[in-house]
Amino acid sequence: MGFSFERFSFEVDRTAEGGGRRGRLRLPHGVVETPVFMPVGTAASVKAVPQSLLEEVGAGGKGAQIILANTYHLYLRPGHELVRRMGGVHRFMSWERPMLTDSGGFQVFSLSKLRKVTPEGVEFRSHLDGSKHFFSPEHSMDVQIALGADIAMVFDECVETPATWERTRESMGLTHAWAQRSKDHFELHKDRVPWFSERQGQTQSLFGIVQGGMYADLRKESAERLVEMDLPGYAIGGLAVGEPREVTREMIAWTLEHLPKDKPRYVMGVGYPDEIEEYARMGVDMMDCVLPTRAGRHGLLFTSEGRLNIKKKEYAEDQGPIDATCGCMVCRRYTRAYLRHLFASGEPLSAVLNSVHNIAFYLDTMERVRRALADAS
Ligand code: PRF
Ligand code: ZN
Repeated sequence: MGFSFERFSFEVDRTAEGGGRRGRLRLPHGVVETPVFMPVGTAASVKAVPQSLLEEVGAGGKGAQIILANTYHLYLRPGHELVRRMGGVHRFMSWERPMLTDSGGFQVFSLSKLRKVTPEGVEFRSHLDGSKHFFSPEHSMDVQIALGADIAMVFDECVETPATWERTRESMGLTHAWAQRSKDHFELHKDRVPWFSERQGQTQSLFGIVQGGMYADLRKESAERLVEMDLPGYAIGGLAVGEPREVTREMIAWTLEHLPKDKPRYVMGVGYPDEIEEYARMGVDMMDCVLPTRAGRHGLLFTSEGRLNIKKKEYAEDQGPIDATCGCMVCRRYTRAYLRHLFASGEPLSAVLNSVHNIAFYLDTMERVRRALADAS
C-alpha cells in the first residue's frame, strides 16, 4: 500500500545459471518485482478487466504490478491533452500502480493506413476515422509526457518481415536517429509530466528499443548504439512479428548478450505462456502481450495442461473449473459448462471471465518463475 517516492532504480538479487534474474524496479508509482509480465491496456483499459480485479487476480493475490497503455490510441482518442487535464493516465483510469506507454511507432505501422515515413517522422491516417496525423520522435515524447506513465519508450520503426539486410539496416539507422531525438526532447521536457511537483520532482524514465530484424550483426550494432545513449532500460523490439519461434529465441539470446546486465531488459509483444517463461529464464526482465486478453475474448483459455477452447461441445456439461490448479476467482467459482454457455450466447461476461483467468494464469506463471529464480543459486 501507499506510494514509493524513490527515484528510478533497478536491482538484481540473483542470477540463475540460464541467465534468468530475480530483481525489482523502483518506479514513481511503486515497486515492480521482476521478471514481470505487463497486461496490455491499449486505450487505458485492459480490455474487459476492471482495475479492481487487475489489482487482486493472479500472483498470489498481488495482481498486476504494472500495465501498459498505447500512445497511438490515447493520442487519437480521447487525446493526450485531455488525459493531461484529467491528471495523467494513472488518475484518468484510476490505476495508481506503475504504467508504461509504448511510443506509437509500432502501432502506427501495424494499425494506421497510408503511412509515409520520412527522416522527420511518420505521416499516417487514423484507423478510426481516416483523419491525417504526423508523429515524430518529439511529438511521441510530448504525448507520452502528457500521459505520464512511469516508463516511456523511444519512437522507433519496426521493419516489416521478411525484410532484406539492406532494408533492415536502413530502418535501424532511422530508429537510432529517432532514439537520440527522443532522448534529447525527453530530457528537455520531462518535468512537464502531470505528477512532477506532487511527486517531489520525480520524472518518467525513457527506455531505448533495439531493432535490427532477424540479422545478428544488425542486432549487435543496434544494441551497441543504444547502449551508448545510456538510457535507464532497453527493450528488444521487432520480434514476434511472424518469424519462427526458434528465430525469436535466438535473436533474444543474442541481443541480451549485448545489453548491460545492470539495466532492465524488456522484450516487446511476447508471447504464449511457455514463451514468457522461457524468456524470463534467459534473463528477460519485462514482457507485455495482448494474448491473454485477446485470446480470452475468443474463448481460448490457457491452463497448466495446455490450451483449452471453451466453445467446444465436450465442455457443454463439464462441471470442472477451467484449470483445477488455478486459484483465480473464475476457477474458484465457475464451471466450464457455464463458461461455454456464456461464450456461445455472446454474453459480455464471457469476455470478462475468460480474460480474468488468462491474466491470472500469466501472472501466476511469472510468480512461479520469480520464485524459482530466487531459489536458484
Ligand atoms: N516497437 C515498439 N513496440 C512494439 C514492438 C516494436 O518493435 C513490438 C514488436 N514485437 C511490439 N510492440 N515500439
Ligand atoms: Zn483460473
